[in-house]
Amino acid sequence: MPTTIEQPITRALLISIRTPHVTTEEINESLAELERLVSTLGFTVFATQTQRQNSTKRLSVLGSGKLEELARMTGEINSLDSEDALANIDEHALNDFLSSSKAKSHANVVVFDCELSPMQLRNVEDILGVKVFDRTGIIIEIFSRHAHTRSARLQIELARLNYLTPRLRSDHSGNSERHSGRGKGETIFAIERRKIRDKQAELRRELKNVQNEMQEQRSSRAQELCVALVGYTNAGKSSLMRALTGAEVLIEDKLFATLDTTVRALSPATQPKILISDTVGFIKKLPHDLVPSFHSTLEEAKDATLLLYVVDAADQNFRAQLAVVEDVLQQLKLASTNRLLLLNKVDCLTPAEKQALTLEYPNALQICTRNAHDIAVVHQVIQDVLAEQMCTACFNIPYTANGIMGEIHSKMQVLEEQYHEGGIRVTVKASNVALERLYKMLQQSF
Ligand SMILES: Nc1nc2c(ncn2[C@@H]2O[C@H](COP(=O)(O)OP(=O)(O)OP(=O)(O)O)[C@@H](O)[C@H]2O)c(=O)[nH]1
Ligand SMILES: [Mg+2]
Repeated sequence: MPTTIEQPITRALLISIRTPHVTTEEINESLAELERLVSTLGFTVFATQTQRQNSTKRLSVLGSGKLEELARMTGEINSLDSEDALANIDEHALNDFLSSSKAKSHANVVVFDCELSPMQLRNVEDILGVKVFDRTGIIIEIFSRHAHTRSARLQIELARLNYLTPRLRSDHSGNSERHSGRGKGETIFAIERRKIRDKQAELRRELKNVQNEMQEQRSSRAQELCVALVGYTNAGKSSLMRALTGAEVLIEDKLFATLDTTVRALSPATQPKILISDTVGFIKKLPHDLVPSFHSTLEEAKDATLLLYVVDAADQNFRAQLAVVEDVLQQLKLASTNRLLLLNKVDCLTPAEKQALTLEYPNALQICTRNAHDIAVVHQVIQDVLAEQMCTACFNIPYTANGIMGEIHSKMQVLEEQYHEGGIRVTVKASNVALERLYKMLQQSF
């Protein structure tokens, strides 16, 4: 596959195209995020360049002067073209000098902070002489490195193939015809494309099976109380997940550290049991190809009774990030689910900043995932919010009804238990779904 990123040191030249209606602030925020994305892949940032353009649709992407300037930075055009300056250096020394200077003082990858068409990518690659990525390519690369579960891997592989197929370069120049079984004249390039299409069909079939299995798992949890952690990438969702459940989830100062949803019970254990799920982080300008896979990794949040919005309050762009989260949750029709805003990383804020946030977000909790007291507060608030949504009911359970008391203790909060001749009279607090299920079980047991 042509887009495999090679080690060692990749020096990335980041380019932003400033179109009308985009503010300098937005450009800088987006570039700062791109910087974090490329460093998540292990690239170092060689330089950052911005150019004004009316749109990002121009076939050569940038103006010829700018492209020439960039080609010098990638070493495609030698900046020491003044032959006079080199006239007195012997050829051996000159070669050594050029190769070492090319190795160290040039960018070997160019990354655009926008989406480019396959044709645009090809054009700039030809001019700059190095691998060119757009923002989508970078995010897809991160996703494919970080996906671990079968479902996440299948989804990313599909998105990756969708992205790469139109970008495949016919390096065989389209002339190398092969008389293959599929008919005379089919080029190697066409064969590669066909193989990719077959692979995509196979992945879709496999994904369908995995999704059916996951749906079954989710329906078996339907009566449980679920809380989903949602939020922008790097906000601290996995850190909170670990603190609330003890789950050994991956925590990293990287974007998209988590791509697979993890579900664990809240700990110390509650009655009824409360499940917490850690989900994929959100990002601005999510590549179009990744939207379906991103949405399906958020399926878990659809069953949640409560959404915890985790926000990195120490990030000065957190308001814009919160807007992205809102937007995606609206698309997923989750905007009306009960929610609690958690302003995380307040250990990085001054008392005055915290005070200002209290005024701005009076209903939010300010927390630090490393602070045991804050975690205990979140633990309690989760129980309180869920308790508000539960109803109280009273049942007479005959001693002969097998398994019902077990069901009650695992799914409900028992407020009172009285033993009578005919059975146990229990007063419980539980979700409507759990209560309905219990009614049905009781009817069947008579
Ligand atoms: N200062 C500070 N850092 C925190 C806090 N909580 C988490 N972090 C750090 O923030 C970074 C990201 O944390 P994660 O828990 O991996 O974030 P995430 O939201 O799961 O990120 P993705 O999985 O990439 O979406 C890590 O370096 C954590 O150590 C906190 O309360 N204070
Ligand atoms: Mg995470």
